Amino acid sequence: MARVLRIGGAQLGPIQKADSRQAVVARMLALLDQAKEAGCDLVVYPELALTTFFPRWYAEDIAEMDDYFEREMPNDAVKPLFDRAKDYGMGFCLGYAELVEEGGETHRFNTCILVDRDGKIAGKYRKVHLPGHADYDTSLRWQHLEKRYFEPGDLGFPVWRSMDANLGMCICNDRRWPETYRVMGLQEVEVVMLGYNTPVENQHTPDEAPALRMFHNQMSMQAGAYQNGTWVVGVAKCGVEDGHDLMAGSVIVSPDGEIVAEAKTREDELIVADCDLDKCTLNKTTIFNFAAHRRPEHYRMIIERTGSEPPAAE
Ligand code: CDV
Repeated sequence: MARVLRIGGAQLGPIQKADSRQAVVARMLALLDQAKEAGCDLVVYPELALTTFFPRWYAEDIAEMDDYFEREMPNDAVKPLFDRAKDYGMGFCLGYAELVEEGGETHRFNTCILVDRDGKIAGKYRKVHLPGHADYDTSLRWQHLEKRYFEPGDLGFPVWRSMDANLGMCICNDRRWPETYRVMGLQEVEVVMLGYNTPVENQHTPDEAPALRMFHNQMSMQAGAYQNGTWVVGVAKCGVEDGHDLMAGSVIVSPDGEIVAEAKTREDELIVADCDLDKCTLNKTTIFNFAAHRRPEHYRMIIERTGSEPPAAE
């Protein structure tokens, strides 16, 4: 019998600084209702879905940003989403800023969770590839301070068996790194879920065309899908947020690397696809049969070296 998960990508339009969590969750619930109408099993929301993309703002004392973080999950603001998804028997993936106190220390992560059909948190992922910079940089067109407000994720790239599927997560900039998908591919991932907040323009230069940036966005996810024989669901928070334009272009990509559903707007919008998990099998057992074809003895540099180095001079 075919194993098909009907997945909804719940793209969110902009969230302004002044918008409350309750207002955002109301929009997320409206998308959840649409997903229920569409018969979805699982819904994917964007990165940092509950607030504006606050790492664009500088604070001397990072604790000034703590209002943007969630200290427990679900909390009162988010519980209605957990409750309604459970009523509907739907799972979901949600990105948020996480603050944890451990051993008397405060840790902050850019996090997403997988909530199963029973409303239980089945998996947690913390963003590994944090883009941007830690200090205010006057040479940039605007700030992107993820390295200031978050620690790199400490949970790796796990894959969970949930909803009769092998499900993995990553967040935004992670989607551009082949290592992200390959580590999950080695755990036979069948669906990679991710959200993103990506500026339409490059903070380093006005010369990179928005169309080229969209190409990079989609190419990264299509390559990850194809090279690992997995579905990829990439969901944007988009539109003009506190004066900053974020790209849309949410997609669902098949294990062949083809886009099978794509957002048409730059607002709240649900995209839907039937993701036949058995479609992962062909790639995983032929061209990307890892057991048959990988040669890890030649890949050592990938884990031993972080930055690139030129070959030795003759
Ligand atoms: N939120 C992100 O991780 N954004 C990055 C931008 C800064 C390039 C991205 O890779 O889309």
